[in-house]
Order: sequence, then structure tokens, then C-alpha cells
Amino acid sequence: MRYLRLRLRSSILVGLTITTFFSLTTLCIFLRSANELERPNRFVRSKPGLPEISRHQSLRKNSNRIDELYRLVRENRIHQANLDHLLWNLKKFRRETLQVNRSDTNTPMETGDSGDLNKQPMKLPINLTTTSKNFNQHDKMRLRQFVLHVLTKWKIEHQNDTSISLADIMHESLAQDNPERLNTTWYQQMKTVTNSRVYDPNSVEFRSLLNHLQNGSISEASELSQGTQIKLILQLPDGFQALLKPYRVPRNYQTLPDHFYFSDIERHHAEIAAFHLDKVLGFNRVPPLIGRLLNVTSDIRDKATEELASTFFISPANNTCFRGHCSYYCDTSHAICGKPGNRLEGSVQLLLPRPPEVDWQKITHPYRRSYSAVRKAEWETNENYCYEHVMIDEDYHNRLLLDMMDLCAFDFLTGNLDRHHMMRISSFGINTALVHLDNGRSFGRHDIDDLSILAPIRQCCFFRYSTFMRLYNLYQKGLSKLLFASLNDGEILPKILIEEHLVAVDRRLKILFAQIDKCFQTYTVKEVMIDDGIE
Ligand SMILES: *[C@@H]1O[C@H](CO)[C@@H](O)[C@H](O)[C@H]1NC(C)=O
Ligand SMILES: *[C@@H]1O[C@H](CO)[C@@H](O)[C@H](O)[C@H]1NC(C)=O
Ligand SMILES: *[C@@H]1O[C@H](CO)[C@@H](O)[C@H](O)[C@H]1NC(C)=O
Ligand SMILES: *[C@@H]1O[C@H](CO)[C@@H](O)[C@H](O)[C@H]1NC(C)=O
Ligand SMILES: *[C@@H]1O[C@H](CO)[C@@H](O)[C@H](O)[C@H]1NC(C)=O
Ligand SMILES: *[C@@H]1O[C@H](CO)[C@@H](O)[C@H](O)[C@H]1NC(C)=O
Ligand SMILES: CC(=O)N[C@H]1CO[C@H](CO)[C@@H](O)[C@@H]1O
Repeated sequence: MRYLRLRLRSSILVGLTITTFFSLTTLCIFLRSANELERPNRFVRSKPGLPEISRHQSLRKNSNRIDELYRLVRENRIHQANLDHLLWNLKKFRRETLQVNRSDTNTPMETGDSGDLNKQPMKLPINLTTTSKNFNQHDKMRLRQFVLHVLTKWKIEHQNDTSISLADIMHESLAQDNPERLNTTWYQQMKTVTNSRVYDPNSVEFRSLLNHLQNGSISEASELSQGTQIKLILQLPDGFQALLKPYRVPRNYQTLPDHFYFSDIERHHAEIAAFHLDKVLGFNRVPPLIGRLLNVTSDIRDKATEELASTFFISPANNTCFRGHCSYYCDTSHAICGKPGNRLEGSVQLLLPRPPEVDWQKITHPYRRSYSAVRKAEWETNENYCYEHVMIDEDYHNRLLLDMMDLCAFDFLTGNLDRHHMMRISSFGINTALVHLDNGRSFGRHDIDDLSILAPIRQCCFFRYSTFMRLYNLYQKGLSKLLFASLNDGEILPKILIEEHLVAVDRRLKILFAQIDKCFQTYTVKEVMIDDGIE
């Protein structure tokens, strides 16, 4: 008996010791990782005396290069650029390079030159068409310094910006015209759509929205007129609107080798996968989206507008089908059909308010493809394209430049070649993130990593500090593992991404790091990695 008690006591003691040990270890690991990702005060000066890395710094043997990159980025983070130095450079740059070739002498530049730099947003008084060909290596380096300077300045100017939500934007007009809408769950949701992200993944509103999108009864289905392929607008309870992209091709569909990106069919599972990847990457810039099972007859045909209803028919296999109206794949041979019978799956995405309630800015992507079978876009043949068309363009002298690099990284991971425009909510002003809309043509090939998608990062060699830090963290934890886990959390549609695509995502992340590494070799870490204060 006594022996038994003793044994019991000692095993409890051993158990306690082990538990304590593990908790301590976990705590230590947690503290360490928290510390690594912690963002110290924004404008603490970087440690003095840290040497800028040399262009071709030799690698330490046997160390993982990606870990090395992480170390370099951390050590070379610029907390506060030396503005005096940059200002001097900038003035010289203007005098020697830009003014000589200025054709329009009446730009705001003339007045801005008299030391008024801190008030006016800086403008480059340059005629893009006439001077673009004259950039030499020296000018390029100075233009890079200039961009670094403007973004540092932008960070200082916007460091105190408070977050604005769509609810803030719409409150006044709603209070006047539809006061009852202020009491809806839709309005609560709009409070989580801010200038930096279109949803809050940790909010109750997000969970409830997904339930709405997946289970909410549909009161009307109409066609979205814009776009080349069929999409439906669904009216859901509480004034929610959603965009439905129906099932078209199975999960293992690979973009046909002879099809151009612009005739590639849109895939609902690609939309779902892209949403999850964007969420895992911590961007939260794809409007919430979820897979849904629909009854073609009761959910769509019975609720369809007259125009849409007129395209319904019963197929020889007795499935209910519809064609819709659009410029691609809207004929009887590409109809959307229940399979079997009435069962249809699709992706359902929150439709954010559009004009006149909320204004959007549609920006033609400077790295847009030619959308032609015979022509090439200029960026495909001109490696100076970023200097000549992007860095010199004052539209990019704000967060947009790095938002575009974020989007580029995202598109490379998903293999999306179809990014012809960038969209952002301009009602928020200039400090507004891109909204990562329209990912139906991503995840088209898992066997190809299309390096041309990386052209913006390759040619501009700029990257956002906070994005790099998140990517490194995900790399360590296993990006595909996290993506897989996310896809299995709340999705009712099975196996959205086949194994090959998950493997491809991890592979592409390494290629992205290699590209950033190349930029570090060409320039310096401090000239590539920018902390613009955006998380
Ligand atoms: C730039 O120069 C070209 C050719 O000289 C001219 O046609 C164009 O109007 C100029 N653009 C501006 C904005 O001055
Ligand atoms: C931001 O806030 C800090 C501290 O309150 C202040 O010193 C600084 O001038 C503000 N910056 C701007 C651009 O308003
Ligand atoms: C919103 O709800 C609150 C309490 O539920 C009510 O007092 C208020 O009148 C409602 N406002 C509108 C505009 O319906
Ligand atoms: C939709 O309804 C089903 C059944 O009630 C539930 O299990 C599921 O969680 C709901 N979807 C979401 C996203 O909440
Ligand atoms: C789909 O809707 C039709 C018409 O309301 C109904 O007859 C059918 O049973 C439904 N199918 C399923 C699987 O619920
Ligand atoms: C479709 O339904 C009709 C009438 O209900 C039936 O005669 C026909 O055999 C069905 N066709 C198939 C392929 O099941
Ligand atoms: C400083 C500079 O790049 N100046 C250029 C302006 O444009 C002329 C031709 O248009 C070039 O010859 C100059 O070198």
C-alpha cells in the first residue's frame, strides 16, 4: 500500500516535472518567435555601425540561404533613413538628370524647388516619353534613392493615419437615406472592411459572414454584366450581396497548353484556394469567399431574373443547365449544369459596395500582358521598364508600389497570369491597400512556375519589409501545410487543391526568396527592402 502510494507520488512528481519542462520550453520558443516578429518602435534608429552588406557577400557554408536572407533583412532594416543625405541626392538628381530633359517647364516643380519639399507631394517634372531612353546606370541608382526617399517620407507622413472602415465612409448617407440599414449585420460587417484589409479573420463578423455566404437563402440571382465569363450576383439576407462563380472544371484540370491566359476558363476552386492563400499570407485582401452547394433549380432558376431564366434548359442527361450571357464560354456546349440533376457547387464571395456608395480606383497594371497572341508587352523585352515607367511615375510614390509587389508575390504563388488591373477603394484616400479581386485563373498549372509573373519584383527590386517577415515565418512553418489546414477549416467542398498544387506553392515560395536574393546581389538589402510602415 505504502509502496503504491510512493509510486503514485513519484509518478505525479515526474509528470509535473515533465509538464513544467515542456511549458517552459514552449514559452521560451514562443517568446523567441514573438520577439523575432515583434515590430520595435517605428522610428528607433538602427544599430550604429552595422555594415551594409557587400554586393557579393559570400555565404556561410552549410547555412540555409533563406535563413541567411532573413538575418540580413533584420540587420539592415532602415528605421529612419538619413533624409538630409537623400534630399541632397535628390536635388542633385533633379538638377542634373531631370531638369535638363524637362519639356514642360510649368510643373509645380518650379515652386517646389525652393525648399518647400516637406509640404507638397513630390513631383517628378519629367516628360516620360522624351527622357525615358536616356537613363544610365548612375541615373537609375539615383532614381532608386529618390523612390526610397519618397517612401520613407510617405511613411512619416502617414504614421499616424487611423484606420477607416467602409461603415465610416457610408454612415452619413445611410443615416440619411436608409437608417434601418445601420442596424443590420451587413453594417457590422462593413465596420471590418478597412483601408488596410477587407475583413478581420479573427472577428465574429467574419464567421457569421461565411455562414451567410454558405447558408443564407438566395432571394434573387442575376448576371453580372462585366467580365468575360459568367458570374452571378446573389441577393442574400440582411442586404448582403455575393458573387457566384459556378463549377466549370474538375480540381485536377490543367490549363490547356495551347490556350492563352486570356482564354483560360475561370475556376471556382481557384477562387477558393486563392482566398485561403491570401488569408494565410496575412494580406486579408481577398473579399471573404467560401464554397457552397446549390440547387440549380430552387436556388438559381426559381430566383433568376428574366434574362437569366431565359437561358435555362434541361440537358439530354436530365440535368438542369443554364448558359448565361458573356463573351467566353456562354454557349450551350459550355453550359453550367447541375451534376447530378440539380446539384451545383460554386464559390460565393462577398460583393463589396460599389459606386455611388463607395468609389473604386481601377489601375491598369503596368505589367499587364499584351492580351494578344502575336504581340509582346514592353516589359517583356525591356529590363529597364520599371525605371522608365513605374519608378518615375508619381502615382507609384506611395504605398501602391509595394502593394503591387505584394500582389506580384501572391500572383506568383498562385500562378495567376491574368492580372490586367489593380483595384483599390479610393473612398479611403491614398492610404488604401489593393483589393486582390479576381483569382479565377490562378492555380492553372502545377507543373510550371511562370517566372514572368515575377517581372515586377525582378525589374523593380523592391519588396515590403513586413511582407518579407511574414513570408519567412510561413516558410519556416510550412506554407502548404498551413494552406491545407485553412482549406479544411469550414469549407464544405472537398479537396479544393490537389497535392501537386500544394507542392507547387512551397516550391514557388523558395523561388520568390531566390529572386529577392538576386535583388540583394544587384543592389543592397537597404536599397531593396523597404519598411513603409504598412503591416
Ligand atoms: C512629352 O513629349 C512628347 C514629345 O516631345 C510630347 O508629344 C508630349 O506632349 C509631352 N508630354 C508632356 C506631358 O509634356
Ligand atoms: C504623429 O504623432 C507623433 C506623436 O504624437 C507626432 O510627434 C508627429 O508629429 C505626428 N506626425 C504627423 C505626420 O502628424
Ligand atoms: C436600432 O436598434 C436599436 C435597438 O435595437 C433601436 O433603438 C434603434 O431605434 C434602431 N435604429 C434604427 C435606425 O432602426
Ligand atoms: C452552414 O450550415 C451548416 C449546417 O447547419 C453548418 O454546419 C455550417 O457550419 C454552416 N456554414 C458556416 C460557414 O457557418
Ligand atoms: C432542388 O430543388 C427542386 C425544386 O425546388 C426540388 O424538387 C429538388 O428536390 C431539390 N433538390 C435537392 C437535392 O434538394
Ligand atoms: C430523362 O427524363 C425522361 C423523362 O422523365 C426520361 O424518359 C429519360 O429516360 C431520362 N433520360 C435520362 C438520360 O435519364
Ligand atoms: C542628363 C541627361 O540625361 N540628359 C539627356 C537629355 O536628353 C538628351 C537627348 O534628348 C540626352 O542627350 C541627354 O544626355
